Amino acid sequence: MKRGLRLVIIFTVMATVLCGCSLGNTSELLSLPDPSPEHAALLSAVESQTRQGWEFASPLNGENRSTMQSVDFYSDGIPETVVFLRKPNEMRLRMAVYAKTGSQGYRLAFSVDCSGNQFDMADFADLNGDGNTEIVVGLRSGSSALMSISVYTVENDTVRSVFDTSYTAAALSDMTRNGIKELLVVNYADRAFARLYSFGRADCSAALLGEAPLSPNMSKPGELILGMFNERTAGAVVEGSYVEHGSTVYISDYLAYTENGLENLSYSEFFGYSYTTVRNENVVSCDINFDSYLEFPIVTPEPNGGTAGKYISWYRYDSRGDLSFLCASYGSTADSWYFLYPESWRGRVYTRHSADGDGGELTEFVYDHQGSSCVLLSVYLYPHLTDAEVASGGGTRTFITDKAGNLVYALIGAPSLQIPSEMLVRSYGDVKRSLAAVNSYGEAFLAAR
Ligand SMILES: [Ca+2]
Ligand SMILES: [Ca+2]
Ligand SMILES: [Ca+2]
Repeated sequence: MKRGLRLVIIFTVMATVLCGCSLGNTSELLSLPDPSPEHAALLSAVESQTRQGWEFASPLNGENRSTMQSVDFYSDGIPETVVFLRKPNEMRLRMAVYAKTGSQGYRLAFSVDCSGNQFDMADFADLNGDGNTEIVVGLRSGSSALMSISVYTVENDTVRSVFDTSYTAAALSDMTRNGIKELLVVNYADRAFARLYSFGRADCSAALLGEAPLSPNMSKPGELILGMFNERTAGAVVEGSYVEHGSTVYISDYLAYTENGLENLSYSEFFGYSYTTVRNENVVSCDINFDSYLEFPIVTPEPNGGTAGKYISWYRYDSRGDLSFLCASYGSTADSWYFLYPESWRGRVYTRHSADGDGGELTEFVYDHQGSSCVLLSVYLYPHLTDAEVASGGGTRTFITDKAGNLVYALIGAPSLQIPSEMLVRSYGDVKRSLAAVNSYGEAFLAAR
């Protein structure tokens, strides 16, 4: 088949985008600056703890996983440093908070002691709008799957516990859209539910804003994805999975705060779970088209002849809570790339997979027309090319890679025969606008913005 159109993606554009993505990783931003006299002073202040048998710990989950984290507790522009410590044999955990004294010194301002053998997660935000930062910390005890989460408020270096409950997963998010974050707690302990809490301005006491049911009986529950569902609705997606007849089934619950309180938009009272979200592919909600709103995947078989079995339709909840179709794509985070189908391809184009002779994988997008199978677009995935090989361009192909050189794509378009013009990829720009790669943090990014 004659290759009529070559599709080119500019390598330098990709490298720039990747830099931006890796900088967006919050846990790296929260880690302390380079070794300096100041850092040495902090370490020597912490030594009084380590001499007493405390060892450094770090939260296992969430965005804040550094052993030491900078937090500006009093909104005065001078951050304190939170140090996570534990005594594993005594089931004791401690957050020691150090304040700056003078130009380079540190003093222990306050500490929070709790019981448990691991920090599950930690987060910091002003939850009651008084300008002082609250501490949210999740704790694991022993091998128990059930964990506890606590909220502490801090004033004049005095810590007060204001809330605690058991939980499976939790996040801080402004679900009510009033500029102040709430605490969303997901719990699969005896029954599956989510609760949203706000904290009072005067005394920081917790108030339950609502409770919503979740799909029950998940064997791996609880990954939370936060984001806007539309211009008015801040949402949270609870991803879970279970094994049925030897294969993994994925399910999502779409939570939003509405005039009814916390609501599970996808939950069916009749079925007792979110049956419309059930799928066999590990594809999760994401902002598939980069317009800053979350889309939700529904996976269906490909049309005639497809072997990949993945045809992902992406839907969105509008501000009334109704689902509407947005676009369709091939691929997923598991494949490390997406391709958004042109509208004319939807339901008509399918994929073929094969090994490329050079050790890569070839995905062809195929359209059957007048008894012939026409390849509209080919995407090559080369897992292990070096930067040097990429720079050389491999002759007739153009490659895309991440900085580590372990995700590499090449594109060659090959429309031919007399197929309807609406089925042709018009330019390589069309492909760039529709092709997204997924980096090692699991974040998708477009080949061109
Ligand atoms: Ca506060
Ligand atoms: Ca709020
Ligand atoms: Ca979107």
